[in-house]
Amino acid sequence: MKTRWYKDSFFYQIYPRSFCDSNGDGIGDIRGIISKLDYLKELGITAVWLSPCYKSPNDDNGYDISDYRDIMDEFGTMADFDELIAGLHERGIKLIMDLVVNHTSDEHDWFKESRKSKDNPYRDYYYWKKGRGKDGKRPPNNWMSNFLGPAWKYEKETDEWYMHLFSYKQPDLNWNNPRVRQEVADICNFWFEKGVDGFRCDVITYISKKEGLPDGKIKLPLIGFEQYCLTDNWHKFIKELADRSWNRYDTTMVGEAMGITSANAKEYIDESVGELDCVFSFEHTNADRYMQILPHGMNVRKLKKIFARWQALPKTCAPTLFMENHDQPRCMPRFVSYKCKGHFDEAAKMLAVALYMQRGVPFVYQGQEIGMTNLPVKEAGYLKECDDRENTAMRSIEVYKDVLSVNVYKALKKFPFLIPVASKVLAKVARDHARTPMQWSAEANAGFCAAGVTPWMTVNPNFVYKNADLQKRDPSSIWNFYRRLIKYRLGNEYIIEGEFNEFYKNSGKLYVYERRVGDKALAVICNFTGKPVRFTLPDEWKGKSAHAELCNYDEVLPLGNRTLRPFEASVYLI
Ligand code: ISL
Ligand code: CA
Repeated sequence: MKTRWYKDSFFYQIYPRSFCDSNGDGIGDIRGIISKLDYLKELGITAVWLSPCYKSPNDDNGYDISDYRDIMDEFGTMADFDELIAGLHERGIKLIMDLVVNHTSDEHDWFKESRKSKDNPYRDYYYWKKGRGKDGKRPPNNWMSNFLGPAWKYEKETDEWYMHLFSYKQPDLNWNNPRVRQEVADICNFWFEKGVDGFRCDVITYISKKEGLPDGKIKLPLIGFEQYCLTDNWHKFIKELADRSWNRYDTTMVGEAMGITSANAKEYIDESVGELDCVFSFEHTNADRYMQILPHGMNVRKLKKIFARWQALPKTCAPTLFMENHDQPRCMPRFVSYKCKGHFDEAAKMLAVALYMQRGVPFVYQGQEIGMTNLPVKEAGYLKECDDRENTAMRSIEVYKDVLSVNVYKALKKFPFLIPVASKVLAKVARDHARTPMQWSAEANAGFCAAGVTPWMTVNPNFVYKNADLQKRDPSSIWNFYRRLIKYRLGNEYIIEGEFNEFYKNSGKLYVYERRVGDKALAVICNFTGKPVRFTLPDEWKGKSAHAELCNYDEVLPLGNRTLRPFEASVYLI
C-alpha cells in the first residue's frame, strides 16, 4: 500500500493561526489558506504539513484538542476543510495533518468525564494518582512539565492528581488503556478516509510512560524525561497503531521525536520496522545551545557533524531536512553564526543549499522562503544581528503570547532579578518568533489581515521591505531562489539517491560535499562565513568537467581552486 512518496517531495509547513486571515478577525483561517493555494503551487512544493486545526480552547494554539473530528471555530468549518484538501489535491499537493495524541485538552469530553469521579468509565483515559506525603499534598512523582513546573495538577473533587507533561490544560492520555489506543486508530482512519495523506505526530516519543511512574533523574531543563520518552511499550503501541491504521493507507508518518538521534534512529525509522517513516530530531537545532538552555552562536563544525551522521544512515532510513518550525526561532541568521550584515540574502540562500542538497525529506516553514526573522526585541541587543536594516525595537515581554514564554515570566515573578536573563534567552529562542504573521505584502498588517484589523500576534515591522509580494517580482530574491531550488531538487536522482561524501570535515567555515551516482556527482560548496574564503579542489574532483547547476550569486564562477565569495553556495554536476 505504501508508495513512500515522501522520498521525492518537498513539504511546506503551515501554522494556520499566522498564515492568512480571510474574514477580518485577525486570526489566520482555512479560507485564508485556500486563497494562497496558487502561491504554494507557484513556489513548487508538493506537500503541506498543517499544524492543528481541530476544535480547541487554544491554551497552546491548537495543540490542546477538545474534539478530534471537528474544526476550530476561528479556522472555519468542515466544509472549508474539505475544500482545502480538494484544492491541494487538484494541484498535486499532498496534505499531512498534525496528530496530537500524547494529550488532549482538559476541555475534551473524555477529560470532562474523567475528572468527575474515580469510577467514571473515562477515568482510565488519563493518569490519575494519589499525591505523596501524609496528606497527599505533594505530586505523585518529581516529573517536570515541558512547560515548567510540576507535571501534575491536584483536583480536590476526587483528591487525586492528573499528569500533564505540557500545560495543565493538556492532560496526558493513558495509552495503557486499550480503549484509548483504539480511539486514536479510529481518529487517524477518520481523516485518512477524508483523503488526508499522513500525519506529523506530535511528541509521539512521550506516549508510553515507565511502569509505576517512578521519579526521574534531575537533568535540567527537564526532570523525568527518561521515564516517559521511548520507554516500555512504545514500539508495541506504535506497531499496533500502524497495523490498525497508518499502514493501511498510502501515508507518510513523521514523528516529532525528542530522544531519537542519529545513533538510535535505525531502530525507529528503518523501512523494515514499519512504524514511523521519518522523524524530526532536534540534534542540529540544539547545536547552538549551551547545556540545552542558553543559546550561543551556531557551532558550524558541530552542525556539520550532526548532518553527516544522519546522511550516513542506510538508504532505508530517511532523515528529515529542516531548520525551522513553529517552535523554533527563525533560521536567519541563527544558523550561519557569522555576522551577515550586507549579505543577508546570500546567507539565507546558502543555508538552503547546504541543507536541501542533502538526502532526506525536506521541509520549509512558512516565511522561511522569504527570509523572515525573529522579532526585533530590545533585550538581547539582538536588533542589529537580526537583519540588515534598522527596526523598531519592541519589548519582548509585551509581545510574547506563547504559553511557554508566559509561563517563564510567571515563574520568575518571585525572582525578578532573573527576568533580564530570561528575556535575553527568550529574545533568541522564544517560540513566538516563528508565529508572527506571514508577510505577504507591504500593505497594512503585511497583508496577513485587512487594514484596521488587529492581528492576534505582532507583525514583524520588517514586512515593509521583506514580503512575498516584493520577492516574487524580484528575480534575485530569496523566494525566487527557493523556487528554483525546489524545482531543481524534485526528481533529481543525485539528490534523492546519491551517495553522500563530505570533504574538509574539520572546517568551521566551509560545508563541502558531493552526492554521487556512479562516476558522476553533484558537488556542493557552501561558505558559512561573511568573508571571502580560499577553496582548493578536493582530489576526487580534480580534472573533471563541471557544469554549474545552482548558485546564490548572479555571476556564476567555474569550479576550481579559487576564492569563494561571502556566503557563496555553488552546486556543479561533475
Ligand atoms: O518548543 C519547545 C521548546 O522550545 C519544545 O519543548 C516543544 O514543546 C516540544 O518540541 C514539543 O512540541 C510539540 O508539542 C507541544 C506543542 O506546544 C508544540 O507546539 C509542538 O510542536 C505540546 O503539544
Ligand atoms: Ca480569520
